[in-house]
Amino acid sequence: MITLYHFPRAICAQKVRVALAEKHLAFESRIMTRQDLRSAGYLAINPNGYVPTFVHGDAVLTESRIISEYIDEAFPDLPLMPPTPLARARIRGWTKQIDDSLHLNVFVLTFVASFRTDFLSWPADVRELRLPLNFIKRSITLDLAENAGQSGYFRDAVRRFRTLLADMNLALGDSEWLVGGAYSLADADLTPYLRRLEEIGFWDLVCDEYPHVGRWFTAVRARPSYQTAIRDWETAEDRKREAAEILEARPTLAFALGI
Ligand SMILES: N[C@@H](CCC(=O)N[C@@H](CS)C(=O)NCC(=O)O)C(=O)O
Repeated sequence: MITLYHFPRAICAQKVRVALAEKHLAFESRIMTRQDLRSAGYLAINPNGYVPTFVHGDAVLTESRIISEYIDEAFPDLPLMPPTPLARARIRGWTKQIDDSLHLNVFVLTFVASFRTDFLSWPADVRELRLPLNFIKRSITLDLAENAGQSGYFRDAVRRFRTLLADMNLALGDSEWLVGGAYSLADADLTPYLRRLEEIGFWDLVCDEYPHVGRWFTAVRARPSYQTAIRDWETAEDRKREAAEILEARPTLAFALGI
């Protein structure tokens, strides 16, 4: 029995749901609220106070990358990691980037393009609850709230994603999937980041520059796991909001992208 504590649209939860869907594994869903994340009971199983948390029997795991590798090893059918050590190392070269910088940078882009307007409209006590527990992320959020597209963090995040897209484009120039000839955890883990770039309108502004990534993203979207793990968790309200936010964020993103 698998239980997943998650948010429907959290990227790191999407990563784990993609891995589960690729392996055709069912799970019990526990949708969390921000208040739940701060409760003593939840902090006891995930001391960082974020999602996802994955429970499989007696095993309680946090950190999406570790969870996805665990899923792949604990349920060996339909493998998401190749047999050779070198190919596995190459996959970890992609997924490590997520933990090192992409995850924080996607938060920066999303906050400016989407969350910031709501954040500024809330009273101080609600803002306090929504600020990340992590002090560095908290300071960055306050800077983004004040400076939006003028923040150095925002400029850096735009550059970081351009570098990712260029690297992916290069890797996909002579390969259908990111590592070797087969779909792997590298593709699964990066899928929610591309979806987020699409949601905030970033991908649409730059897609012509990265044709191989475009072809890859079309293939990823055609996989049943994309529907099950990502689209099925979005509501009609989410999509309406996404369309409005894209329009609103477009000038800020286009300026930062130099378009
Ligand atoms: N490195 C962690 C990152 C977890 C994380 O940042 N979770 C976000 C959603 S993607 C979250 O729960 N944010 C709520 C908060 O920080 O209050 C992982 O990959 O699992």
